[in-house]
Amino acid sequence: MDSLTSVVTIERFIMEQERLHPEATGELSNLLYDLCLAAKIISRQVRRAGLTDILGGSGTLNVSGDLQQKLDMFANETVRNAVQHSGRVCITASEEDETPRVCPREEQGKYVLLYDPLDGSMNIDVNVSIGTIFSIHRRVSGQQEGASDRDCLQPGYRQVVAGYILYGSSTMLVYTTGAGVHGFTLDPTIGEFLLSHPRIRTPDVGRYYSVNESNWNRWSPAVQRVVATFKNGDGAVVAKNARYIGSLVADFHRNLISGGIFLYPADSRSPEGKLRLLYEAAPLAFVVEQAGGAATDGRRRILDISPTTIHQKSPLVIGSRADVEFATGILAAPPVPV
Ligand code: AHM
Ligand code: MG
Repeated sequence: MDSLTSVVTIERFIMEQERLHPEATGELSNLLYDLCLAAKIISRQVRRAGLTDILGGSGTLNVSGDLQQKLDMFANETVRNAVQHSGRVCITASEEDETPRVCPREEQGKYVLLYDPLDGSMNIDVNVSIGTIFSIHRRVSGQQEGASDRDCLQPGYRQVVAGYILYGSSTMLVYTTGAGVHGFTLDPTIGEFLLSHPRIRTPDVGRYYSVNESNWNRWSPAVQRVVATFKNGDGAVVAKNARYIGSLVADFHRNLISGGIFLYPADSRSPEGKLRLLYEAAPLAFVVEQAGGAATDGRRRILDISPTTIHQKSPLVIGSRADVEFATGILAAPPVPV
């Protein structure tokens, strides 16, 4: 039996963090508790995915053209329902919703929630890890004018919280408020997230490179050079092992803990890459920077990009600092004239 004194629940951890900020009103902490509840509900449903008729495609397309899975929609609603009437959030934007959802005027709070409800959902049917990614901003609209897209279209450096929930061999919640990165593992027997990975730091140089190499022929020569260097090694760069799950949260989490670089570059079919700036790139960039890593779009720091549209895509190069700097050095260099 665990001694309760050595167990730090996420509630206790959040409360202790809040005490460090006497000006805090508790709203952000409560919003995090709301997300924990959503995470537990989604986790329970993911664990039962093979057993219930919720499994399988619903036959509809989301705004980016991917086939939506039923569990995607369940997760989407669960997160929205957990926060919508809390009085803590004024607007939510989800990868699965065409447009942001404005909370009822009288219930609009001071935070903005952006999320990818079930990232990697094409992996559900084959029992591979998936995840939820979230990003919280302060609202910028006034109470009078009401919440709008403007609240969602903020650069990543303005995030106040970002994190993800990984439904893997265990369910983990990892988040940052800008004071380091902390990971919690769900103990399903008591239904609590327990602090398991305090102050996560990612190695400066990674062991792994993660990229969908089937896109090779659609990449620029610069991207090909970066990937070939990670694969084969070259001078100061030691060859790495390849690891690619095809679930961003799972690939990102492995590289965060073990060290590595994940790339989803632009290619001739997807000139902006595949991943979404607001729901995927920016929150994970905040997490990785807080763990000592880096994230760019190949040229710019992800957190400095000002979004112009809700579902904007961005190339993503993210992970161990030295590896990201090496890749960005090549990708940002002007092309050599032929
Ligand atoms: P999703 O948010 O619709 O699930 O799509 C994003 C997923 C990421 O989890 C993953 O990194 C990527 O798509 C994989 O794409 P690909 O199959 O092109 O390698
Ligand atoms: Mg996604």
